[in-house]
Amino acid sequence: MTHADTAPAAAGSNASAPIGQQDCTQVPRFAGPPTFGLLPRIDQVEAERGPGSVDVKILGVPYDAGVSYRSGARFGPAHVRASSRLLRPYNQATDVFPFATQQVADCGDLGVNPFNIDEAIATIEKAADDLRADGAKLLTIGGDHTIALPMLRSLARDHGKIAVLHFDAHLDTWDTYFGAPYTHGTPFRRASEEGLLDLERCMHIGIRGPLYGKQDLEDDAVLGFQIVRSDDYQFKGIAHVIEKMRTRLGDAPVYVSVDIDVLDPAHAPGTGTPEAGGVTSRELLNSIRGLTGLNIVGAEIVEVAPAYDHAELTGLAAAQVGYEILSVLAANQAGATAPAGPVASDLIPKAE
Ligand SMILES: [Mn+2]
Repeated sequence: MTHADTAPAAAGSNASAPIGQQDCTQVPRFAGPPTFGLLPRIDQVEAERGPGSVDVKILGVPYDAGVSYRSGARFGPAHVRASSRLLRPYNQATDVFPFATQQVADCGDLGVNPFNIDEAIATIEKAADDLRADGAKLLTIGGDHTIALPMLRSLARDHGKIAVLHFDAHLDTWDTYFGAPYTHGTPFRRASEEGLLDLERCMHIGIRGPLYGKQDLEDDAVLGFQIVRSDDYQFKGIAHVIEKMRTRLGDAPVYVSVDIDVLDPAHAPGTGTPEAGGVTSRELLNSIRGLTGLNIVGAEIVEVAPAYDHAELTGLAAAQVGYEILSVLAANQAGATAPAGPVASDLIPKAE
C-alpha cells in the first residue's frame, strides 16, 4: 500500500488491537463520521472490544454560559471535530502512532444546561467521574474555561492535589465578575480555594495582555501559579520554556488545560477573548511535545468559538493540539520518559 494511513499492529495482539481511524483509502477524509480524528465512537469500541477497553475518551462539552466577552464556544466541539479530519496516523515529529498503541474513542457531546451554571458544573463533574471510572483518561473539548473546575474536582478525588499546566493569555484566577463566582475567568481561583491544586506545581504559559492591576499577579502567585510569559518564547526560547515546565511539574499528576487564546489571534482568531502578542501554533505544539514522560492525568482544549474563525485556522490548531496530547499519552503508555523523534534534541536543554 502506498497510502500514508498505515500503522503497525499493536505488539502481541490481534483481536484486541485498538480500533483506529476510518480507512481513508476507502472513504475520503472529508466524508465519514463527525468524530474527532475520524476515530470510532465509544459505543462501537465497547461493542467490539468490551467495556473498559478505551484508554483515552474524547468528550465534547458544548457549554459557554461562563464567558465574559464574545460568546460562541458552545460550538467549539463540533468545529474542532470538523477540523480534525486531516489528522493522520503517524506523528513524524515525535515518532508516535497515537491511535495504534492506545485505544482512543469519541464519547460525543455532554448535555449541559445552558441556563444554569451550577447545574452545568455538577453535570460535568459527574460525567468526568463516570467516564473515568474504568481508568480511562479524558481529553475534553470545550466549551468555555468554566469546565476546568468540575474536571479538577473529579481528578483530585482520584489523584490528590493536581498540578495544573495552564496555557492561556489570561490568568483565570480572578475572584468574581458581576458578583458571579463561576465564570471562565475564575476556575483556577475556585480550584485553589477548594484545595484541589498542588500550590508548588501549577503554572501558566503564554500570559500577556492588560490586567486590572499588580494585585492580580500577587494573588495569582499565592493561589499556586508560576508564570511563563508569551514573550519568554521570543526572548528565552522554547527549550527554556520546556525546562521551566518540566522542573515545575516534576512527577506530580498534571492536568493540561489549553485555552486556545494562548495563541496569537493570527493563529487562532476564533476565540472569545483574543489578546495580541501571543504564541505561534508551532510554539504551542512543540511545548506539548516537550511534556512527554510527565504524569498527565487529563487534558482539555477550550474557548474555540467558530463564529470568529477564518479558514478553520483556530479549529486546525485546536485539533493538532489534541493530536499532540494524544501522542504524548501514547508515548507515556509505552514507557517514554522524555520526548523522542526528530524534535527531541531541540526541545530539551543539554545538561551542562
Ligand atoms: Mn481561559
